[in-house]
Amino acid sequence: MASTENTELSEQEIAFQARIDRGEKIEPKDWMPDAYRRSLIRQIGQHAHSEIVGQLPEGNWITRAPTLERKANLLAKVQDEAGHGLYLYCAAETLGITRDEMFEMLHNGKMKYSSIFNYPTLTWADMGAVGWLVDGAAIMNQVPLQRTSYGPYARAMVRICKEESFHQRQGFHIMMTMSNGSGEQKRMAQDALNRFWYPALMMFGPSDKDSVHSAQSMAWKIKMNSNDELRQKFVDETVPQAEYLGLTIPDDQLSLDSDTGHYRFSEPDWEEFHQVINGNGPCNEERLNARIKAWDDGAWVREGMMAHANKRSAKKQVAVG
Ligand code: FAQ
Repeated sequence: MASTENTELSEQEIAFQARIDRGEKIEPKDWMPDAYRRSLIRQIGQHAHSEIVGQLPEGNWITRAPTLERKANLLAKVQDEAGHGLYLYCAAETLGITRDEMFEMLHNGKMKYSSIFNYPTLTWADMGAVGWLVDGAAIMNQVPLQRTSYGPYARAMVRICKEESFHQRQGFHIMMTMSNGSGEQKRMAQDALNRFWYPALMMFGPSDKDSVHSAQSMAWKIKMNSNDELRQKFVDETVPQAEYLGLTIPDDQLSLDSDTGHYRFSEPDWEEFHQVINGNGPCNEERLNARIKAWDDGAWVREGMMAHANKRSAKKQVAVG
């Protein structure tokens, strides 16, 4: 990726861009432009919030999983998502923002989380569709982010991607079991695909022509691919998987372009996307209220931990003094 042409860049900024262009990693104590720092905080913070809010639609099904094995798998998946959130909050903290500040910005709507988690999970088949499509879309986006220019983010992504791949497989396995099950089970699997297909396409963000941050983020290697590139890759990989399941992608316009080898597909409803990212999706209020309640209910734990930490550091000071 070539640097963005800008004659206004200072020498320090030119040297910084040259490091990125050479493929060097930027580490927390290195000099970086303020806008690079801010954009990383925005993206990593949004990513962290997505992992944490993303626990809610699946957590909803832990007590209703159909077998003990499915329940154990789902429980482990939801715990993994919490872990991903924690690595990502730690990565963002290296940029000089605190976790409390990030939570405050989530709760007051100044920071976003992925649009996908504002849709409800209505049946057990949705656990299959979320694993297969949502984790599938997440991997498509996150595998390239293992090469992102900011060291702590790139390193966090390595473990996250391994776990997301496992999640995607367990989701696909649920879909396979249901697609090969009774007529009613197959109908549920199809219904879940119908409801999650377009929201999964929206996860990659607006089309390139409307993306605000892509050009600069790609020049800085905060993003490795454009939104449309990744969306196309996701469609190309997922359509044959749906065929294998015997399910139909809910898109009349879907067709393989034999010249390019890529599928042509219908765009999601971008008006719906904007409604959802601006707080007006089917579950935005419910999700945010659940997070705010968890924060408020956890206040006594944070206070207790801080009191303990303060007591320890006071003791240490006395010992040193
Ligand atoms: N949802 O200029 P762009 C997961 C916002 S992890 C909400 O194209 P950018 C794991 C965007 O922030 C899923 N908002 O923005 C899991 C910006 O608004 P702002 C999360 C969206 O940053 C699985 C505005 O629109 N993954 O699912 C969305 O270059 C299962 C303009 O957009 C990541 O966060 C959206 N879908 O590209 C957990 C990956 N799309 O900030 C549990 C890292 C766009 O100016 C269960 N993030 N917006 O107010 C990225 O790669 C990028 O941030 C994009 C957006 C691709 C999401």
